Amino acid sequence: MTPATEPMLQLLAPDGSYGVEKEYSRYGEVIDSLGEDQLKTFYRDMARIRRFDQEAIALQRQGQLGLWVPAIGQEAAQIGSGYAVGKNDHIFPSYREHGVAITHGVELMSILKMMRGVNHGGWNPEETRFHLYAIVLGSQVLHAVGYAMGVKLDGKVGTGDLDNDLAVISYFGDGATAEGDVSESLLFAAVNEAPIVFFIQNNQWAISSNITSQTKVPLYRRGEGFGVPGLRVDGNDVLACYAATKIHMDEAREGKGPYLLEALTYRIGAHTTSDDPTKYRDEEEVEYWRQRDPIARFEVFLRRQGVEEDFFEEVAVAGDELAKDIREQTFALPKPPLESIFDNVYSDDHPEINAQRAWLRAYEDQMGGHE
Ligand SMILES: Cc1ncc(C[n+]2csc(CCOP(=O)(O)OP(=O)(O)O)c2C)c(N)n1
Repeated sequence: MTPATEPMLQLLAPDGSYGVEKEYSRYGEVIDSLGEDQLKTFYRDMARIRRFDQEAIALQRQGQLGLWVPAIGQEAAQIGSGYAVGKNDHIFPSYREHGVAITHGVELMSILKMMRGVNHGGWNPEETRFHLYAIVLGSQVLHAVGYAMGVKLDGKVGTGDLDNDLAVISYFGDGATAEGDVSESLLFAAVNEAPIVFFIQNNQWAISSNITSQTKVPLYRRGEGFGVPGLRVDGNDVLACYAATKIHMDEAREGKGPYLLEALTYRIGAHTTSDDPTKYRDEEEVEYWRQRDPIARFEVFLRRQGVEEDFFEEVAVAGDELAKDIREQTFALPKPPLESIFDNVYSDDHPEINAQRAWLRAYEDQMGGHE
């Protein structure tokens, strides 16, 4: 299931107890500097994004969305790392980073609109510094490294001026590490000393391909041969994910070059709503990881810190309100014109596309037309 023998940064054990091993003391110091409000924000947003995710799955099942990509189980990796990204830094996600998106002000409805096909990713990447979702695995990692190289050439690294300097973070999955694009990205980042953190969410499955078919060595060591050091982090521990991302983004911004973080987590749900994971993995394995749920773990920690019941009730009520709100907003959205699926495939007229469009039109007419 998981090579438990590898060293891993973990601050919050699965039973919710907090402790810092000596070799990781600098990560613990980052957490010491956080106040209760920040800790509550981590919890609130993890719970919020899970509720959003559950509602989005239901909306897809009701025919309101074309597809949904759940991130259930990965909330700590996303919220923890997302909040550690600095005020000028840029984020290049893949397609599952809804949690990171909310840490940077992306409106949740804009993600749903994209999954319904009424926009092409309707947030402003300049304003949010959260770039558009990338479906072509690994492509965003090349874009991120290119951006980071540009940042360096522009003299925005290591000047010591926090209003000037910035770094880049790119998110990708364990499956994407098998893409040549990711290896090329590691090489270019290393030789150019680009200010970037490669953030792998190792959720252990790439659709139906297990992690064991993607790598022979643990992924946190994938960068070594290219000259990119790495660290494995417990991806279900929001504090470890925050601390590691904070330290390594700060160092990238200061000019210390690229770094790779492997957040070891688990995809509790399906790959997408088009997938049935019961066909390729055992319930036993899923249950093992459910017991390591990132939100439940953090709740135990917060309660031990003295956070009271009112707070958890308030978060639950806010979740229900959010779900109701996005449900109403989604039902009110227009339906995308069916033929828009052919738009933007080629810039010019294309005979193949024309033939497919004509076929679809004839089919729809035969079925009584598209609503
Ligand atoms: C270049 C490329 N090849 C194949 C696919 C089809 N595909 C979509 S998601 C996926 C699995 C990706 O797994 P992983 O990188 O682990 O990320 P996860 O979906 O688990 O978050 C594949 C093979 C694709 N989108 N792009």
